Amino acid sequence: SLPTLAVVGATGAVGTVMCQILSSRRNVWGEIRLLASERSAGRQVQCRGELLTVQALTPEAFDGVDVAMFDVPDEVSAEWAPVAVARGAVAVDNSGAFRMDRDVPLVVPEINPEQVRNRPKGIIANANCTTLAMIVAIAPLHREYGLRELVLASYQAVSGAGQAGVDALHAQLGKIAGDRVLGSRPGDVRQAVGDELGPFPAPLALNVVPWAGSLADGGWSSEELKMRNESRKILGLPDLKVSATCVRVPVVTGHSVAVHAVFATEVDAEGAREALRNAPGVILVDDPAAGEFPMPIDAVGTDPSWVGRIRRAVDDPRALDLFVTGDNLRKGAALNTAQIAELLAKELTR
Ligand code: 11C
Repeated sequence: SLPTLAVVGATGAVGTVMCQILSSRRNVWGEIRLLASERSAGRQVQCRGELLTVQALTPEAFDGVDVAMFDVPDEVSAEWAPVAVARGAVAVDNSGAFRMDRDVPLVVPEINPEQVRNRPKGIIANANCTTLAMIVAIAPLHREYGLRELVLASYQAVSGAGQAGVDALHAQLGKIAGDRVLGSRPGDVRQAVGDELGPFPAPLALNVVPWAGSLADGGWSSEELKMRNESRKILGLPDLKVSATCVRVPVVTGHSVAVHAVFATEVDAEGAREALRNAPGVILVDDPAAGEFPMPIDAVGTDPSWVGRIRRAVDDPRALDLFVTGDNLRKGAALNTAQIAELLAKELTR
């Protein structure tokens, strides 16, 4: 019989996309059980052509579950993933709670699928959405040239901060629409937007905010350190130098990253394009003369990481500059989790 899947956090921003993804991929699941907080229990959600009733998250809800996906905040995963494991499930966690745990593999199926079997805690972690978009395009270049250093700047969509982020941007855009004056200083939207900031420290409408996550040592944001630590772990390069600046931009969905990558050997742009043309999970869009480059408006709703603007650095023959965009709710979250769960389903039905 086919394995039973539980989706925890089924009604959130990522959980909603997960139900769409489960409806469109090859079906490898028997029962699908949707779980969420008490507040969302009882809601009906379309999944795989069935109308499913969301159940409350309780220990008993994991009885009989083979694979439990978690699309919930860190503290909910930290508490409930071990509960699912104790009830016999393998947990695939999309939060940051377990990613850097030595006994939890951090899996990107295009890069390190073999790590799925290395799970002493019964937990497998899914990477951060910004790391994921970028790393799928970087791994083939690492295999070709040997990666030594990454200098990154992100352009992150508001849905990375969940439905509350999307709601805040739309509310702000509604307030400023048609307003050509925008307060006492032209372009300063603060007065017009008022206190409707949602989960962000400043307005996102007609602005960019160089901040995502929480404050860590040295002035880094947690998101910037995740990009560093997770890239090292996924690529198996514990000494990789990584500097990231994470920036929120007024895009609904689609995280982008400007990458300066330094390698052990000399690179050439056409060789890099060739490596990416044949890479799984990547789509190469690199014809600036024709106005073709990776953008969130193209990547949204699609599976691959879109990569382009590939150039050899003018001042370093071992460095490439490029731009990557990926759907932060799909490959950045739900899709990668679904791909990991499918590897488990294959193992369980053997
Ligand atoms: C953002 N990347 O865009 C974050 C959201 O570690 O899974 C996801 C946080 C995480 O705000």
